[in-house]
Amino acid sequence: MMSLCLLAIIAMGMQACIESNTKKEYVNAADIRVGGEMDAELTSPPDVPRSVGNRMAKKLIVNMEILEKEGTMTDGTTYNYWTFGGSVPGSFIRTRIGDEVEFTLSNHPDNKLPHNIDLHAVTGPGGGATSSFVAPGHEKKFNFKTINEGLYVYHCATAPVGMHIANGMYGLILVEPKGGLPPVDKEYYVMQGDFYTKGENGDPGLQPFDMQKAVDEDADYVVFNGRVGSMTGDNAITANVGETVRLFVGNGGPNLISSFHVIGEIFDKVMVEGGNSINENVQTTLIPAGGAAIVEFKVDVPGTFILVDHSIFRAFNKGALGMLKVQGEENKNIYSGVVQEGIYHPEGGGIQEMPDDGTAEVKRTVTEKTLAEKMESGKQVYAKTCFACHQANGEGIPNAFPPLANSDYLNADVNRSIEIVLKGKTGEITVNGQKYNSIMTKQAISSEEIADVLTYVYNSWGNKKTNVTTSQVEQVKSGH
Ligand code: HEC
Ligand SMILES: [Cu+2]
Repeated sequence: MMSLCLLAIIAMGMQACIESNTKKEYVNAADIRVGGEMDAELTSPPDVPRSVGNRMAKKLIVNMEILEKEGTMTDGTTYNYWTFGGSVPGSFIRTRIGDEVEFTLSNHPDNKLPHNIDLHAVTGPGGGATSSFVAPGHEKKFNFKTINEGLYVYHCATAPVGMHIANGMYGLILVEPKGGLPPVDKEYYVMQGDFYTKGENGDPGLQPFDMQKAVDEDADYVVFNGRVGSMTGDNAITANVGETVRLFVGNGGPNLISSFHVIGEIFDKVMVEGGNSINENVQTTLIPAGGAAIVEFKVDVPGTFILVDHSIFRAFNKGALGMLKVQGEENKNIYSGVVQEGIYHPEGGGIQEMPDDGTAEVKRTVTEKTLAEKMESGKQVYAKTCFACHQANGEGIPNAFPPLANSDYLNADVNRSIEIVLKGKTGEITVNGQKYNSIMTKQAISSEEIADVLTYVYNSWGNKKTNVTTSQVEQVKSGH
């Protein structure tokens, strides 16, 4: 076969070589004939339309409506999004190779600006942009044939282009091979974007776009699916143990590239850059601005798996964090959980372990710090240990990490708070009227540090000013 093919190349050029390959039934995707027409199913994230399956190439009708609308960026903060189909990212479009797409772009009469669309799946000037420029209250129609398989970004390309993209005008279009991609159990649509606001991250109210920060690439928010918390808590995407998950991951930018990673999983397969080459056993895949990737993995054990941009401050401080919740049977072979826990004494044993004969108590009362000293030490423990999740001023992250500032839950029961820091916490809790159902791991800090950090938390941010002592922590630890 190989030598035949080579001969063919020499004799007739590449065209003939592909023709002689029995796997492909066509020479050129542009020649694939269509049979009949159908309306495209469009979905907003994290959902994707059904696979093309075995259907033949068709005339595929896509009706996309542009809507400029205010939406939530994070709790208490709103933003004027410009959208394809009402969501950020815009509606997911699923096609197959050889489809003739009839694309109608309508600009809602209530919108203020003209827009257009550049689909990276289009072979033609501007990817359709030059044929789709449309004023509010108008619509434009153009056709294109999908002649390259892959996962492609689409975006608005109306000047100032950066501003239209920064406001959320991007999405994904998939061109499946004949017969569709191999079936999997769960498919989701995830797209990263960076946002630039006049105020800083978390500043309340309607936040206007900041052109200078965008030019400086100084993002206030880096998020999945258009907002902080789009896929955390109750919005988490889900799967069951044993299932294979496929994520269609895009990056709208406008500026930042994404180091896409799922904490606790390894991508069995990555269709690198959304194209045909498959890489296997990948930890983190790079997704360029204006690019995409398809990642697949089987979930083997239950738990919450965190989707992040591994440029990690973006995840914990700017919003690029989502959750995949997996339910099902544990598999201790693959992941054991904690099997043993001991005390580690780098300087030799015995130092921390005072015999409980009363002398220890004496020592403790002598060394108990003043409130000011505890605040100082507690602040450091907080910065080192709690800050990443509960954030700088204890404000937490909506749907992911509950607030410690002004927390009714914290203030209701000191011993319970001690226990949470000692042992960790899972299961649903309600803090200031908001439900959280997530995981706080047990914190590996000493009883004294726990006393200090909780004293610091209780005496900050409007909490009830309790002084937590080391002996109180020890008591909770020993269970009396
Ligand atoms: C890895 C992230 C993470 C870290 C680090 C972390 N927490 Fe938490 N914390 C959580 C999550 C998640 C919850 C909610 C758990 C649930 O839903 O059951 C929580 C809940 C709490 C609560 C009870 C709810 C509330 O808001 O009052 C307290 C108190 C608390 N954490 C204190 C701390 C302190 C003090 C530290 C540092 C010593 C700390 N946490 C470190 C994630 C974290
Ligand atoms: Cu636009």
